[in-house]
Amino acid sequence: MIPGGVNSPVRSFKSVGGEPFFVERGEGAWLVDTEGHRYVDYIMSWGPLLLGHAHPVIVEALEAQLVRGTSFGAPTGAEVEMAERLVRMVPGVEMVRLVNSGTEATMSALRVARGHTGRNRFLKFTGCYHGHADPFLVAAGSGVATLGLPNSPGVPEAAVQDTALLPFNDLDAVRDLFQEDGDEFAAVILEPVMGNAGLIPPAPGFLEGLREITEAHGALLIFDEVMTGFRVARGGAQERFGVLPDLTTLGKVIGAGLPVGAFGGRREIMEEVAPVGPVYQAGTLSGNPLATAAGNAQLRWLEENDPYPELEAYGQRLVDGLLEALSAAGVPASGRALGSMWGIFLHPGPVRSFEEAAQADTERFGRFHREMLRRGVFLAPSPFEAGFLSVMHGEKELELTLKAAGEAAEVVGHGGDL
Ligand code: KE4
Repeated sequence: MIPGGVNSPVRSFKSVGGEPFFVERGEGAWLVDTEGHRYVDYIMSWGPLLLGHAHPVIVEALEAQLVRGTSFGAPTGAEVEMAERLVRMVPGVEMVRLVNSGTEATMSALRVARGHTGRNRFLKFTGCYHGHADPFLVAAGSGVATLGLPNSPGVPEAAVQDTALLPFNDLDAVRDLFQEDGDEFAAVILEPVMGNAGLIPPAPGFLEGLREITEAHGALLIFDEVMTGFRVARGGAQERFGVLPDLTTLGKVIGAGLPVGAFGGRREIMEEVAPVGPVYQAGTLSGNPLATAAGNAQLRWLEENDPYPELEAYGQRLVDGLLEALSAAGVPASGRALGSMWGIFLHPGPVRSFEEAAQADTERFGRFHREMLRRGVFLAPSPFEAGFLSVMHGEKELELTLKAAGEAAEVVGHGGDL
């Protein structure tokens, strides 16, 4: 009935092997499948669930809204409350538009940047994922021009002819490209911390350099914080690294598991968005009452509490334990925690770009994933994803995970060589 039995490809376990389980319910840091197996969940719906599954503040907010209606197609106070919160919490956001997914957010932010500058070309980085809108579906093109080639059938060459592609963290390459063609570029868009190639932080000076280069050439800097927003710090990577983009895209955490995305930034740029300005963008369910009820509840909790230091310390203990288990079994590995995200590579490190991440031992990762799953630990079913924590992950979950890791590493390590 459904391609691959899933509504998003990564859920199919295609890159790690084995058959995906089907979920019956989520409870805090745990998932329970339809056969009653329980798993410590490090995916947290790919980021949204900072409070874990079915947290009471989220459930109560949704229950209260449900009986008042699920969608009106007319403005509500909750959307203004959400906008005020995002403006307060995200340093670079002065005005914001709510949409229904991260894809819509980045697609719209790119259109605004092109409308604002009157230019068409933009730069993205290999391994950064910005959703599945045509202009972003490019593979590294041939030749110096770094022109994008479609990386999916159905994406016309015309849709990606203005997409330039460079390796993440290679500031010299960006400087050279902009020396040549800087005045043709509408924007540079990036995940300020890569989370779709495993976890890859920006090299010191990389974000600052991009800010300087884009400023010098009249291009906009777009931070795609759909994943890093409210995850690497309360104010996202732009707060943590102190670099202000012109536009920011958000998603995941701001919906607490309900479909929400957002794009926002400097007022004079956002005022070009319809109906105030000429740049068109719209959405039947944008800012809908259930999504804003859940999102406001989670963001309110994050404004009243500061879970970040504890989450990062927990994440580092988790990564240190995983790396210890893997090295004890003779498996080269590297990784780290960053805010409430973490990642490991079966690669000795350092991993500073997708090109380096791609040298990791993906086959052995697939076996490690299966061995962990058998022991009740659900890691992201791909070597090129990040891990996510929630405030519900505690000592019990950490202990179970590291015990499983010791056993799984042994299986895939010395004894497990093919
Ligand atoms: P969505 O359209 O999936 O809501 O968001 C797209 C998107 C945009 N930008 C960044 C930085 C993202 O990480 C994402 C989506 N992330 C993936 C996780 N690798 C979603 C998981 C999936 O595709 O099922």
